[in-house]
Amino acid sequence: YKNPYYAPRRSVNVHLFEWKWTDIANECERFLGPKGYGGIQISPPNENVVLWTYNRPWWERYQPISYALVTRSGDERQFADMVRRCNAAGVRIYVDAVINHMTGEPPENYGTAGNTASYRDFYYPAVPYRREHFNWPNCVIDGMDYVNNAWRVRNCELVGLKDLNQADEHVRNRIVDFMNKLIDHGVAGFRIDAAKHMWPQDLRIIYDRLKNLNTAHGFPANARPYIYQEVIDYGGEAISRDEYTPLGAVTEFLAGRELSNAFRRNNQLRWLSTWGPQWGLLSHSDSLTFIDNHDNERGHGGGGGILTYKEPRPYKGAIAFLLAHPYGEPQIMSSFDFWDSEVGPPMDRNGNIISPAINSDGTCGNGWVCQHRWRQIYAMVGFRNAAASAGLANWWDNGSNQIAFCRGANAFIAFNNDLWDLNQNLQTCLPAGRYCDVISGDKVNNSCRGKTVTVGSNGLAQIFVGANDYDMMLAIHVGPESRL
Ligand code: LAG
Ligand code: CA
Repeated sequence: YKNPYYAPRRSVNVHLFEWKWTDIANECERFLGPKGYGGIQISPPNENVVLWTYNRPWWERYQPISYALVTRSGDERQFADMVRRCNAAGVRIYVDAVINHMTGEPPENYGTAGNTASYRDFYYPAVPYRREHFNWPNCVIDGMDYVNNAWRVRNCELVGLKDLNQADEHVRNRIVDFMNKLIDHGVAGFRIDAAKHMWPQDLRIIYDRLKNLNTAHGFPANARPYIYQEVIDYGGEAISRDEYTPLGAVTEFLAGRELSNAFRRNNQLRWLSTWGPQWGLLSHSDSLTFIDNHDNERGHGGGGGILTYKEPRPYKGAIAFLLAHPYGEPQIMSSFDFWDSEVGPPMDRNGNIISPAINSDGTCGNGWVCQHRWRQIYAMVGFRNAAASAGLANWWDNGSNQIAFCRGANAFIAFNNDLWDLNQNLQTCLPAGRYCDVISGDKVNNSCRGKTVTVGSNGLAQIFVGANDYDMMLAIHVGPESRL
């Protein structure tokens, strides 16, 4: 369950938060495929409660009413079309699977597919679930439980959301049927929402009943779905991420916290020479890494202090390091602009999501941030693909916040997070020649709109990253986007 089954020469998973299926299909064909992205995490595809009371917040999607594939993102036909077109473009789809719970007791009780529920009776007729399918006695998780009561974290309600009993055969079968339907449609795997709130032994049974990936969508025979389990573990809790690594990959929240710290200059970049398990991070093959996710970018999920698009310079630096370094399976966030922590995606008066506009410079409009279209970010996807499986080599630092390293003989990157210029003759490990720095400007018609770097026959090059440059990185590699 730890192989994302990316198509060859691709990497990086982007969370297209609250995007519509039709827009995602287009984005696969016009952008993500051509730029080398490996996959997309989509928002939950199953029916959720409609919450006009809160003006359709993003978090209504974490309150399931049924497993019908109808949401503001689209219906089942549009879902199927998206998966087919994205797979054809070489881009995989990973589903955010909300299987720990159903709704709370919100003021409204109809869902995006038109189904209703009777919350007080724990009755969800469209699944169906009834009282006996939930955990009893009824209880709600409180803050101290995280410290000392694993049982309550798994058997009580998370913020009042009705807690399903995954030890129940009927519940397991409904969840497995839902996930297998998605596999039939051609998805490559799942983010398991709130995995910490479910028992590992129950999850194992569910995972083991999933089908192999659909070979009609280009997956090899006998491929198991990629599973990355959302377990928030900064240490010191009753439940550890290590209880979940035997089952599948796990979200490594420490990666984003540590890199946010470092790129905010609360820690020197030179210490990143040992980045990986030596920092207390999960082992490489267990680890889904990211800077921000949809929760902590807006202060939900106990998150805060994480770099987001609102602090673009250090954010781009942190993402560049995440993507340049071989450690972990990286994911990036692609957001809509928000000014408060609850507001949902751009929508019209009827609550329909407004599609992102694509500006002439390739960035997004209509309220969509589209970090995945930022040059400094998609260029690093190209960097990671060019680096391929080459290991880290020739680490250099100035004893402070200037660092540089190679990925085998395929790629080279330098960072300057000091308040003075980086101006050094450094070993790039690259074949002699001229390269376009993919951070400061695209290569267009074989000419470089950014800095040009000349590598000598000994691999050395003069590297300049000014303290006042727009970005703190310089990146070159053997791929066609960089070679001149
Ligand atoms: C997750 N991971 O474990 C999601 O990443 C996170 O976004 C989900 O919470 C949570 N678990 C449940 O799937 C989000 C919001 C919550 C919101 C919840 C349900 O962060 O704020 O709770 O989705 O919509 C909301 C209200 C609560 C209320 C609850 C139940 O904010 O005040 O108690 O609904 O009615
Ligand atoms: Ca639970």
